[in-house]
Amino acid sequence: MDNLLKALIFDVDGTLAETERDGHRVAFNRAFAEAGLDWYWSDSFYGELLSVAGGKERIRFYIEQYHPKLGNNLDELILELHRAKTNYYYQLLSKGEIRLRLGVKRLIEEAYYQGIRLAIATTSALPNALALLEKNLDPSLFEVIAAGDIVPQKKPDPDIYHYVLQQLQLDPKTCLVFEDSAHGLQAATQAGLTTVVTVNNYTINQDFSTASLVINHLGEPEQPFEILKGEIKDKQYVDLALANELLK
Ligand code: XBP
Ligand code: MG
Repeated sequence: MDNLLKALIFDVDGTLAETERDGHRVAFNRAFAEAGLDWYWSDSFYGELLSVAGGKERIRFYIEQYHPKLGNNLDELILELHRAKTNYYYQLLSKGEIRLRLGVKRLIEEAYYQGIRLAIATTSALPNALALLEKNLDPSLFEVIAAGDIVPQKKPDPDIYHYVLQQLQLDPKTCLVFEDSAHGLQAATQAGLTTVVTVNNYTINQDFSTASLVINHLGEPEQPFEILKGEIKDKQYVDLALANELLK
């Protein structure tokens, strides 16, 4: 078989685990309460706020939209809130309450042991990405962990994917990306990458027209995925054979 596949590149939040609703959102709310602010981001409201990528950027957007009287000098407040939020998020993940999504561990380990290179491309801050990996997977499986402010523009800008490709020194045609959101898909597509989308409740109605496959999760032999977009026959879960097939 002709093997094109050289690397798998994973988004973190929403793709490796459902970190947004039960992790980031909860941590933001704790940071607000600790600062004596009566701001509360509900599950559904947080879904709207996810249109802004990056935690610091999200807080800024929220203040500008909903508390404009706080003025323009927001940098220090935002940094302070985000620092507190990062601590709370770390604590939440350390308890091990947020688990990897179905099929994630299996696929990553299969890739690693077959010599397929692995990378992370996330908008989230590095300590947050590491917190999830340390608890659930060995971070050293990943050759590149590109996170947060490492590039000037966050997703949907393709910067983070250009950075990963540059680090890996690979042609985008030899890499497969896993994302859960339209922002992430847009970033990967603009970098010339083929993408599998595993949707979640926040993203299921988004536009995934440039994805090569859209499924509800990566699946396991006993728990097949559901295909929302894409033509695949006789496959019930994503493995390296399918990953390679998608690059053709
Ligand atoms: C998800 C994000 C992040 C998190 C918050 O990024 O948009 O902003 O919601 O994380 P991805 P930080 O799906 O690319 O991993 O507070 O650390 O920014
Ligand atoms: Mg995501």
